[in-house]
Amino acid sequence: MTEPLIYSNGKFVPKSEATTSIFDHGFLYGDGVFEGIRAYNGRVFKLEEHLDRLYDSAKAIAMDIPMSKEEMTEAVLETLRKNNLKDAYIRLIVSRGVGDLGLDPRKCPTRNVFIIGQEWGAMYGDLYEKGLKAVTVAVRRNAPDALSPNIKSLNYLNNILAKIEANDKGGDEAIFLDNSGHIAEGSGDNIFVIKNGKVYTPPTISNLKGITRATAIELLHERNYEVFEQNIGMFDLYTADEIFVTGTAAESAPITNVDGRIIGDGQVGPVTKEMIKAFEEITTTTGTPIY
Ligand code: PXG
Repeated sequence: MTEPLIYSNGKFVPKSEATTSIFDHGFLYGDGVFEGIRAYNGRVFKLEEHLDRLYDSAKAIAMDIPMSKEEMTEAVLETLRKNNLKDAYIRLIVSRGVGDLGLDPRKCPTRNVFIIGQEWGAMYGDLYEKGLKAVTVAVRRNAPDALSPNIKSLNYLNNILAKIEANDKGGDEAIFLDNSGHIAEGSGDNIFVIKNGKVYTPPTISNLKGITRATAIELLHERNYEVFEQNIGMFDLYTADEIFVTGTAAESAPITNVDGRIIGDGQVGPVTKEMIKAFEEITTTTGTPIY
């Protein structure tokens, strides 16, 4: 087996040579941003939206990206072509770059840009039919006035702490609250609640502006569902008819148990099923062609 090729600052190098220094501030401080994108059936899903978010994340941390969005688009597509990929997970990483010890980003003259493309299957296996067991976690989502959850930064410790807590409690996914006790999101996905045929999702002050979330809202509107972006509490979760989470990795995944409460009748509900199907359709028929 030949090694996969990784985009590394304008060059393609074998995986084992795609490295950076331990003095990279991405490693020392989590100073940098990333994106996770999927390609389905030879097309990259929502590439423009993911690149817009990458550049917005970079702007929010006052970091330039030394490439235009057009150049980045081409680099992503070329990474997939070099590795003969049609269905793939794409990870873009832009770090502040190599500096010295000390927080000051002025120590880092040049960014490091890496793009990984690799095969990737369904994240939750048979749980798309069975439903996931979710647990609310004690650790709160980063407060927007401390580190905005809108920034997809290389510092994912908040999310990792949530995942550790979920693992410990036997949950398939964690559900974060914010500091006011409102439901924020999952560790790596946004959350939707269905009650009496209406759909609710938290406003994005407390969570990542998910691209799958935006797609789900569009798909729900097209199917004449009312969608409300409003605060949701733990009571609303426990008493929901259906819950599903959305994300590039998770796609649309049903949650049928929260903190031991059975959601609805414990089966994957009709709206969630409709969304899983709609999402499969849109991912396999739209997107930027690779070849
Ligand atoms: N919230 C958080 C905290 C995320 O990290 C989402 C919501 C969903 O956003 P999108 O735009 O993907 O619908 C995410 C995305 C991984 C991985 O490797 C994580 C994400 C996406 C892709 C891969 O764990 N999280």
